[in-house]
Amino acid sequence: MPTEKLPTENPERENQTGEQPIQEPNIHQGMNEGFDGLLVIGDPHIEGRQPNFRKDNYPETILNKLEFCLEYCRKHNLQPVCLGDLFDKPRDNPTWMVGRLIDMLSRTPMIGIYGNHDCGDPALNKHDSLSLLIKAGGYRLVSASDFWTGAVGGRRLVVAGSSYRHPIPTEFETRLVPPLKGDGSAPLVLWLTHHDIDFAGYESGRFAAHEITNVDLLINGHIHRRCDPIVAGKTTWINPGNISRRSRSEANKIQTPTAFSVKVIGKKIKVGQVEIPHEPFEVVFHEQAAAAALESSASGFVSGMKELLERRTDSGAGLKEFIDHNIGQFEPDVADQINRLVLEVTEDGDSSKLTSATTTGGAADG
Ligand SMILES: [Mn+2]
Repeated sequence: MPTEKLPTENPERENQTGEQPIQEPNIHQGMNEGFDGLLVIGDPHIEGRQPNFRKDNYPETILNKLEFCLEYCRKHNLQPVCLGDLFDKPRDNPTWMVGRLIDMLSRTPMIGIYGNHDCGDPALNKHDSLSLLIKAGGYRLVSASDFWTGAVGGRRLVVAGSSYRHPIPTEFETRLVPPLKGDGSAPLVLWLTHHDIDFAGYESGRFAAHEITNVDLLINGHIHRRCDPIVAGKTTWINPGNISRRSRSEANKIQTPTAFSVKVIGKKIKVGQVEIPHEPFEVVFHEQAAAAALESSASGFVSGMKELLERRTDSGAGLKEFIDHNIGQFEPDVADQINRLVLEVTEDGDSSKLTSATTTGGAADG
């Protein structure tokens, strides 16, 4: 796999649709002719800490889920594709974890886009952990001008995409795609996105689905729950959700961690579901007891805090929830002091993460 260069485009300038210069495509097709399909993996959010109220060893669990996907790809001859947010924290990830990923991906390299959690600045750069995987040849970014293509099911298949903050186009120019020997028909085109798309039931939707000329299927990451597909002209928009449950939410009680397979059958794209091995919800998450109990006295507050200490989470999730529920009983200046202390102990020094978590909302990052 060739060494990947990091994107240098200014996403703001790219937003001016129609004004971007036509770039010569950078196509990698060397070893792509033998795949039977793709396996599309949503938002792994690999990290070295426990998210929210999870009580398992999350770093190991999520690496095992990714390894399951890669193993599945080897067994079924599929190319793994990531929808962005491979990492939860863009930077300062544990070295052992990045090393393990380099090992895993050297055996089975992935292609994909980057999400809001992969980059500390608006665009991915050399400070972000994902850039190491790219340099190591384990992860190849696809974009509008640098797409992946291979022969799948006797058809030319293209995977291109729009990383976080990159515009979703209205057209893909298929004349840039080399034809397949013995098949004169137009290529099948898959577009990856990591955007707040206006799927039914997703309250933070900002981008309406639309037909993209020459694109058959758009697959979106970022929104962690599965959404009903939208058919927009000849382009179908789908949202598989992510492969792990990161928060103790009602939505996650019914969500089954799933990756989506993409195959070509009878000259058409066929999407299937691959369930990721997972434990029951109750086994994965701490029960709600401590945070839900509304304590009315200061001593109750203290004993509640004690219980929280015993089941502490890395992210301070339980603490924040507990304080929110109980802060009302204190005088404003005391409440203010408590809030300030909470912020101090839960602050992970990564303000970009705080911003992205706020702007994308709990729905996307659930
Ligand atoms: Mn995400």
